[in-house]
Amino acid sequence: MSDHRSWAEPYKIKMVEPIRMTTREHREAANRAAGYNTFLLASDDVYIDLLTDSGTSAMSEYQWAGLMLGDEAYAGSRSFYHLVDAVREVYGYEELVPTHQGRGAEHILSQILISPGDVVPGNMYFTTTKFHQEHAGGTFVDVIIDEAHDPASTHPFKGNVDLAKLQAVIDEHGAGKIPYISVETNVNMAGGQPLSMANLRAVHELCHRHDILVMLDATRALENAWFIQQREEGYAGKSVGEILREICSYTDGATMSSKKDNLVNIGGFLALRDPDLARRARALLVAFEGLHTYGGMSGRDMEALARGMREMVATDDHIRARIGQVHYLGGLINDAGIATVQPIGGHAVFIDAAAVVPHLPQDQFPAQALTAAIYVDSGVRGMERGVVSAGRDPVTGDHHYPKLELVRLTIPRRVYTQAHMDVVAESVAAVYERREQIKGLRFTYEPPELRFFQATFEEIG
Ligand code: PLI
Repeated sequence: MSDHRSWAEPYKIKMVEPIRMTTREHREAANRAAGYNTFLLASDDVYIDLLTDSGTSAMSEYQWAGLMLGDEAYAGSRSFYHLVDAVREVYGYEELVPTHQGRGAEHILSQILISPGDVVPGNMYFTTTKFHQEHAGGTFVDVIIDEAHDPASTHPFKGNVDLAKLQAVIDEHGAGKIPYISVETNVNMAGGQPLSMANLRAVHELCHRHDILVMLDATRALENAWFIQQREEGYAGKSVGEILREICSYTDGATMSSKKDNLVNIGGFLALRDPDLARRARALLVAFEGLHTYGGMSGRDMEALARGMREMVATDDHIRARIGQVHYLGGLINDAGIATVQPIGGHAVFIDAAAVVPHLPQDQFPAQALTAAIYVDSGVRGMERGVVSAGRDPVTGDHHYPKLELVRLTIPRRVYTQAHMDVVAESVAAVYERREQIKGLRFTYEPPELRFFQATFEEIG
């Protein structure tokens, strides 16, 4: 007899939100009206929404109760102080600069630290992070290990920084031109792939020898902590909460989109250790986000956030079930013979569109076309993470051609059941059967910045 035991969700469902299946005809019309861009679909036209895990979590009864207790004082809100305490306890940063969401924190951080001509290394780009670095006059340089660009590589820590690449950036530009390195946990664009504690410790040592700050993108740091516990020697006996605090201990600050790990629908922060840096951040905050004791969030948002943050580390059961569900879906899709980024990551299953629709050249946007085909099949909404997301080189005007051309099926936290995952996997398999019929796309509208959000397309031929 096997001693295998299944994981199960550590909660039961108290309130439900109806969703509705539409007809194929309806979805074909909705897809055309949205210009083959799932960001432009109305959610009423979506059956199972795997666009993003951002702001889509289900809150707990304790968080909902917190909404009623939010202190809406303009200045010095009690809920702000609850949030300060929670960030100190869970992440270990003393200085809290609240923002409306992650990109608000990225904006403030980039403005206070980057001067025109600076270089900002990072372990793969994220769209909004890179935008704010460039907007401040900096240039992003990718220093992630090569394995991260290979969807088939099963390296356990594909989010690791390549120390030789980082050293080469320092040698080429000089430490004086590098205000900080941006280290992302559970690297989103690589497929939700973690970095190891040993790697982060080494990055910290190298950067501090050169007086370069280490700034964490802590958006999915909890998910990263889970992979460290599961895969890195010496961490099996530690809780994810302990591991999370150790991750942060090797950094000088963090930007956070609380819409992911922290289990809320809106919110974020910039956290710092240096009070002088925090003072400069707060000076800008009042112009762009709000007063330094709310920064774009309402009192009730901050209350729910403080509670969500503590809840995510209260036991390891939450993260076990969260990542367990992502891996369940990934397993079903792989079992159907469909290539995905390996190993399955923390927040999403990333289908390798380059492998699924090899008849489409990258400038016909294979992942965009495959995402639209899955939507038309079943009303399952995913997201393109390939050449459209990568945008254009600001100097040459050519597309960036990333090695990863992916469809992301992102799982909201505590929202869907295993039965929903079965339906998604069946739809992906059905589309895979008809993959030769999927046509390439061309732009009918291409926005100049962050084009993937609002671009529209039509089929070629
Ligand atoms: O969406 P924001 O502004 O709260 O956060 C921006 C942001 C920063 N870093 C990382 C790693 C993200 O994943 C991120 C937002 N991600 C979104 C919206 C997503 O769908 O993945």
